[in-house]
Amino acid sequence: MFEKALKLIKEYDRIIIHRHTNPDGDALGSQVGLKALINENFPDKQVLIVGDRTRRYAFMEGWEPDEVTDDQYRGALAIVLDTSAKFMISDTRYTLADKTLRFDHHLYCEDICDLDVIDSSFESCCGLLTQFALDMDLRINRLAAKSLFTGLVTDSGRFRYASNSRTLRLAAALTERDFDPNEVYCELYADDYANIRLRAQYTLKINFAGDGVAYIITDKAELERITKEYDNDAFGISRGMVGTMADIRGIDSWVNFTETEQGVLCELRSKRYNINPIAVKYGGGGHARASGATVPDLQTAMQMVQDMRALHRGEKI
Ligand SMILES: [Mn+2]
Repeated sequence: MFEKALKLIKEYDRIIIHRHTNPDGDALGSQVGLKALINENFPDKQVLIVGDRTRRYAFMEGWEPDEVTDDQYRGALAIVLDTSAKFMISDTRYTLADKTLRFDHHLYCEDICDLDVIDSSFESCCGLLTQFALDMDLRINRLAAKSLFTGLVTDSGRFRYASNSRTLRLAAALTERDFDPNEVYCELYADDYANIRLRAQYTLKINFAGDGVAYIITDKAELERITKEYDNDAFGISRGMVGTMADIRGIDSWVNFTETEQGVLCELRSKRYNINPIAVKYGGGGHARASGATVPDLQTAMQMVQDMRALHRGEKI
């Protein structure tokens, strides 16, 4: 698959790189990383990146999207990264491209591109791209290494969820390039005091459902108050606060519910169980130990909690 992907990249003079909306470190890291890889190895190609903006990862070098006109898609190759479902792709114009290629590490969801390089055994899309670069003997410059390392770190939970030998080997290969991982860590884990205060409040909101399951609910009214007071948004609360339940002794799986006008955002996590089938049952998806879904109301959200308890008891969902 790597050979075919590289052949496709070689064939096109203009390459436009997409990734999922609400980008995380892996989406941006793989986007910037692949752009840097292509620039380094094929300097005559024009490589552009598109997508929505970020605040959380605005410290990342080179993340700012390029201005791309519809016309530029004509005769171009569009590459979609770190995305398993069409509706998640930021900027739908990839369909205007001549050919499309996808690199992804999510569980397969649907056909999107002409050529797929999908391997869900990789902890991150950045890990998959690093393997691609190494196997294809591509030169990895400083920006590529730093960007790919950032995604590898964020999607592996700083090597906690994926501390297997391959992940560590890929990280080692990247850190051999000329950048200081500590620089990445300092930016990644720096937090504003307001956020630390908010997390403290969320710690006090944790509910214990029994059977080793915990959950937090933020209803509409509370969300409005919090997002105003803390200059945050529903997505930031949903993703940003789920970790407050992560290290409680006796809790193996947990879920953060955030009630919005569009439904209740659910962020599911687990230390030991595959909670992905539960997310899928409610129309979502993701990974074995980190998944998400959006359900219509809090009543449905509570059914999800019951399913998580049932999973822990070893019952069929
Ligand atoms: Mn990812």
